Amino acid sequence: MVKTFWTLLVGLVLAFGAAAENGYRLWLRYDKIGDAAMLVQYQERIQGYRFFGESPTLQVAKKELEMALAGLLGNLPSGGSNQVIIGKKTDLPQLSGIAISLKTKDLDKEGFAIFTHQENTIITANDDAGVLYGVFHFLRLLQTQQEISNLNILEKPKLDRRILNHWDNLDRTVERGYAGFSIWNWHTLPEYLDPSYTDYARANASIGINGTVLTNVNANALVLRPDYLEKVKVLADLFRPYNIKVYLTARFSAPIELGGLATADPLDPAVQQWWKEKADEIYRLVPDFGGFVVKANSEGQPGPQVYGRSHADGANLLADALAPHGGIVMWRAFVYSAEDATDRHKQAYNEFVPLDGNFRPNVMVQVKNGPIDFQPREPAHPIFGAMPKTPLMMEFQITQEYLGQGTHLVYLAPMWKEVLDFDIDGKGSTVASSLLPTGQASIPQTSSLTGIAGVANIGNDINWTGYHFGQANWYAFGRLAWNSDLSSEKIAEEWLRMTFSNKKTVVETLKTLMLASHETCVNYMTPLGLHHLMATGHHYGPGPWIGDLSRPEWNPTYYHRADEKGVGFDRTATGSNAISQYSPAVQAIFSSRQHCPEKYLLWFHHVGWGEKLASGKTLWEELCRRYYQGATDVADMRRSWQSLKKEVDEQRFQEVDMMLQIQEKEAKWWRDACLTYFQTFSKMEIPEGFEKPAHDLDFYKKLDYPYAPGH
Ligand code: GCV
Repeated sequence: MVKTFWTLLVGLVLAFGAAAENGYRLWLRYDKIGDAAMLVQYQERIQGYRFFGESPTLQVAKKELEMALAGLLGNLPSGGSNQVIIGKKTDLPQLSGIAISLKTKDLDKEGFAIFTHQENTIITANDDAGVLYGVFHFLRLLQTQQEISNLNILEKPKLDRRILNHWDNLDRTVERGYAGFSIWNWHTLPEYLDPSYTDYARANASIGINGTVLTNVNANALVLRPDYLEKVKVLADLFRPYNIKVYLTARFSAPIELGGLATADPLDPAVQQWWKEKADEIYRLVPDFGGFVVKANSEGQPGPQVYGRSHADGANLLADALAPHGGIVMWRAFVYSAEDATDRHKQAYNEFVPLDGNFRPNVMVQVKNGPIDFQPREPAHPIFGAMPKTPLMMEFQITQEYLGQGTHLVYLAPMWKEVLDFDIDGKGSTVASSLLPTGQASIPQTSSLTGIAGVANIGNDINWTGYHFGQANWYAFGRLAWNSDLSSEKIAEEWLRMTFSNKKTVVETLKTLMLASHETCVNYMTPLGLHHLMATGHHYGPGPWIGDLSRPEWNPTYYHRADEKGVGFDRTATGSNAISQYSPAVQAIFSSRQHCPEKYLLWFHHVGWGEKLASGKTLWEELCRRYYQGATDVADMRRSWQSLKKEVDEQRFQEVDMMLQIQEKEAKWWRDACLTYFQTFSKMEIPEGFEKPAHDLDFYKKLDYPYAPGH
């Protein structure tokens, strides 16, 4: 409802000519191009447009193109000789023939070609979805003011399933959500279709996201009840033209909770029948339903192990129910057990790698980027590359649970790229390549599934993500899901040009700021490989001193292991030996105190306070330097932002500036709280030249945030 009101307001304001810059339009802003020469050039190239084909997908593509051209060019072109010609290859008979066939040959179902043909611009594809993506790509060229007079573009996504995971509950709270409540208003569905649902679909289609899991992995079986499935159906109907499939989370105990059965044992015939009938029921309503995501036997969620069965037994139960309809199961590898004293880093690998080859062909194992839990920086998860017979799906977290939540500007593409580009065998096989069919050496190419999931940062706040710069992470996730070879810099530049301005000063200043922001956050939160120092429950601020929680691995002290000698988790052979889960080449690097990259140092090694690092400084000095650098860099970020006051609209300028003020304050809080705590072990002074922490350790320990959002 919040957005309904705002959508109307935006519409009204636009009608009267002055834009309300509240961020609702995301990167799909189609204001008239300000650069006069560019505008003339585009008006010359785009004198008209013709659509061939009538499908619902082509209709939404047409609507988008018309809205965009009318805005960008000042009015909708018609009638001139230089046309934009749009349609599926088979619907462009008068132009077909060798040129188009050649261009579209390898594009599969979602790829597209955009090329210049005798003064016309052709946007074509094998399928409707490709045409839609081609239109959005063409619009991006205009929005970012690229040359369009001689185009020859062929694009297709590297991964087939590019999915947002909403951790949204049916009561509209959002687990780790920092942008208000869920955008799904289950209470008013199925009758009331909030306009934001359509804008959500447009935004996702514009970056190639083709699936959405509507509900939290900490699942509620109710969503599988007939009345909720009716609500799911209308969302699926609405998203279908945008090439977006709907998926749901399946609570493993649903046969008991909804079906009244005495068990959810995956080998029980009545349970199998229940899931089969449930799948049939879903597909009657949603014929292209994507499938289920499951979190099982993890953090209190029910699962097959309750019945002495394996994760493969559980996944296969659901896979068999979905298979006749073409659905898939995304079974999460995020498991760790309270009873298991093994280093948490090792537990998912230990449970899943022995199951390689035991999953049905329509099961993907969904693996978080790192082995612990979406920390500001983690080494790549050792499962990547270790299950060659199982399609693995990457899970990133777009919502910033451990990275300052909704108030810190942290551009996540560099962090994701670091993992995707990680060399898993020392021979150049990257994590990204392990997600591709060619990386799944033992799976027949025809049956292989590929995919990537991102935990959404979207809520019902007017600007969707709570913070304008949170939109950049949604955007970056989609772009990397489409093509993980894109650089963080290119993605940032696209987003900035579409969202803020094409002016060089704005683009360059903010690109620099965004690209450095992840390292900055790591520096003021968890430098040198430290991890999980966050306070309990909400994970908002620092709490490195916490060590009294019932499960050992819930405590920050479990992860940093600070003592009088030093700090860091020894995961080498002398410690937990988690390093043994990596390939020999990676082991050789990580296990060597000398060769281990400093960014992972304390992740894998317990290092003495007085030991010298590469800089020649002692560990303590370097730790202090990084914490201070992080806080200083945030102050610089704010100064950079303020230098653009005249270039950015008043509303967004003020809103971002206020957020940066929060981040500046909190970076110091992180720095001072962590250093005053670690100082109790190192017994060393903060080096000369650094301002002293504002308070003593007790002060930081007493800070309390009972209502931090996103619990
Ligand atoms: C959905 C972390 C988060 C939980 C989340 C879990 C998961 O532990 O703190 O909120 O639960 O990851 O990914 O399942």
